[in-house]
Amino acid sequence: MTTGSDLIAQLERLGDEFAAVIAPLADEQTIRAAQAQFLGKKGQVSEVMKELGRLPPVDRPLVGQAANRVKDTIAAAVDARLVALAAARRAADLARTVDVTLPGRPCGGGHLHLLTQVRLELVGIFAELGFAVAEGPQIETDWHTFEALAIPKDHPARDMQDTFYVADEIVLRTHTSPVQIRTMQGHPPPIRIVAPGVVYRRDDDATHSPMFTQIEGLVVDEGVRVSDLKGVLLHFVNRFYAGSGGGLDVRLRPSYFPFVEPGVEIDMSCRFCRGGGCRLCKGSGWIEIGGAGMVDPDVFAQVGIDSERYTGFAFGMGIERMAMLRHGVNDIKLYYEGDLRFLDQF
Ligand code: 2NL
Repeated sequence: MTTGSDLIAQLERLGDEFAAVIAPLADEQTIRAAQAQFLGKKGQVSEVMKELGRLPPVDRPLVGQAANRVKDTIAAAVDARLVALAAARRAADLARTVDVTLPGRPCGGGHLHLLTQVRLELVGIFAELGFAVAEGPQIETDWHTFEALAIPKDHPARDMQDTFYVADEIVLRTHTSPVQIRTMQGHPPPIRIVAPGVVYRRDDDATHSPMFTQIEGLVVDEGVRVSDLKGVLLHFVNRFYAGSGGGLDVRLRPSYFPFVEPGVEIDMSCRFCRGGGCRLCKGSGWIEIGGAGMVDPDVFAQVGIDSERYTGFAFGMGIERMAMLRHGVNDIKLYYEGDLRFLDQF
């Protein structure tokens, strides 16, 4: 017949056995599995305890105490083993030597974004003609953006549909003209500047983005004429599209902008068919690249320039469109998505 001392002896043996079982185990998962084999519901300790019911009641408390001691012993052995393993891992980490003379992992060189490249190139071309670069805030007053440019209160550009309003009289600039307004307020003529930068309009399709980049130019001096404008544009077009071998012509087509009089659309001869007519220029031989005109005397009046003495021209072009024309980019979104498969081509 099984006695209380038999069961106590069995339990104590289990404690010793467990220590031997986990001694060679080197990871937490297998140690936990061994622990379950001994302590789990169907584990060896439970098996021994099944015999408890057969003992006389007076013997049972001592066996129960022995079982608790074995459980504690096993739990302590698990903890000790896990702590020892962690210490060994850390020691191995510290003992590992690092060869600091090994070459670094190669990472490809970065480069300027296509739009930045084009903007810098444009600024460089206009610098050759004596233009300085002017910059200004992207969050602008209604006055600098519209009022000073003789854009009337009922003009569609002022509509919420076309302009992002920050507050009642504060907008995200829809063109860089406010920079030129600020320059004319701060400097007497002669003025010869380009204003490149980000502008915002509520527009969104394959060729329009709510945020895009523009470059505008402004020349104010005595005796400035439309022929000066055309000369500057001819120089620009042949420098920027020089890859096609020069010889590009510029055509000024009458148009309307509130802040110039007369106003024109700027066309250049199609660099692909050289005027013969192709798909890109829709058979016309000309490609539109921007707008321009002679600064309206009303604008000069707003900034305190004497329009009896001074005249000037201004022009504006979209930088995304210029890069599209030069590289055959067909979706404006490609500029902003950050996909290196596109960007790394330039
Ligand atoms: C376009 C047309 C244009 C201007 C911009 C301008 C600025 C001042 C005074 C007068 Cl401060 N004009 N800028 C003039 C005509 C056209 O841009 O199609 N831009 C993408």
